[in-house]
Amino acid sequence: MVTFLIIVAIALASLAVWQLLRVFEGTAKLKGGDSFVPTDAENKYQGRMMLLFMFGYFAFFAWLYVRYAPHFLPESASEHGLVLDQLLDFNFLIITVVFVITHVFLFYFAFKYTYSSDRKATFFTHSNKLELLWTTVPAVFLAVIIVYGLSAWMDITDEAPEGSLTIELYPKQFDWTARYSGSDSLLGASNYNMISGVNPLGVITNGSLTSKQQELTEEIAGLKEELETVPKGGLKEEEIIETIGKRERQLARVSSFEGLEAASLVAGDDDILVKTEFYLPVGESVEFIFRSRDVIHSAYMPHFRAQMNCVPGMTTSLNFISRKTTEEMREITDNPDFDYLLLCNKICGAAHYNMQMVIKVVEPEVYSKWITEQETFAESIQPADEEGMAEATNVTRNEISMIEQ
Ligand SMILES: [Cu+2]
Repeated sequence: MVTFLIIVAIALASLAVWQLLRVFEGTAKLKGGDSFVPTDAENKYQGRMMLLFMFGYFAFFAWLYVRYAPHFLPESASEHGLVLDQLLDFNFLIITVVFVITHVFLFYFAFKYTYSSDRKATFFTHSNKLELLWTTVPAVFLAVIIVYGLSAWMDITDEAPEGSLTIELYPKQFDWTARYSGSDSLLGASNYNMISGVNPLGVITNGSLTSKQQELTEEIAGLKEELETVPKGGLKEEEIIETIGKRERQLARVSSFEGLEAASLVAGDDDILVKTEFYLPVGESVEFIFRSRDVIHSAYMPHFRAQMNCVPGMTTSLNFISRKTTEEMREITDNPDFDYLLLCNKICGAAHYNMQMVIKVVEPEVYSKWITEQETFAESIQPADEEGMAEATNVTRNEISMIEQ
């Protein structure tokens, strides 16, 4: 009903405007003029308005800049970010200069060349000079931007120098885990088949391999036991048989990792997994490796001007050298609560907004102290192993007692 009334109101208003226009037209005709041709005075007025609008327009842009400048990112916290910022500033400079020149001409010409009955426009169909000018000038500027951009790109996508600290950032819906390569500077091998409660990244080591095999074997045994208790030929039986098949195939894939080189099976033992926050030593090169457990995420570290997609089934990487510690940046931003953040910049699901990790950039000594305090992967999976060992011992005891009986 309301919609209907609004439509009626709009229709009536349009009718009123149309009637008004007819009245104006009628009065203009009575005065002996043509209502659709503006008078010289009207043209001059419009021209002056154009000029006035130009000043308002530029004042508005200046205001936007002043109003929103406090929301700009602080100076780059990484070395390559400086190169990127320069490139961006250069592009903005060109855009701003072109914007100002073209808009001054646009409004000034509208003012200067308002219609006047004693002036006639020059008529020409073609000008080679003009064509040449407006083709070559933008082409030269574009070439400069592209060459500059490419060289900056080469600069920042260079391979990480020897001896860089390697950190894997692993996203899943909806959190991040950071993995440090530990004292051997080598990240242990990993595979999604190995993922478990204690091994969220699926790191493959002798320890995690044994416990995963054990976990799967136990699950299969449990399922087989359950199979005996359900009605034959039913849906439930079909479901269990299917699950057993899946687990057996997974066990086969997991067992195939035993064939990996011995060195790569121990590389993961000293890896360090951390959640919620991770540390970086200031001034040192860091190589980030990205994977993803489920969907495409994007690792975004705005203060370092760094972003990389995290794609399931493949590995991506980027590297940078941080140049300001968290403390220094707190002073620069005049914000005692400032923290660098790792965010997800790909809308990946319901809790996407909550996917973040705090990055602490600290002096190398503080970093060394922190990293030695962290639990290694081998230590973190130990409890499960001990339980497993205990269970295994129990099984043997039961078997022995059964034999004895
Ligand atoms: Cu995400």
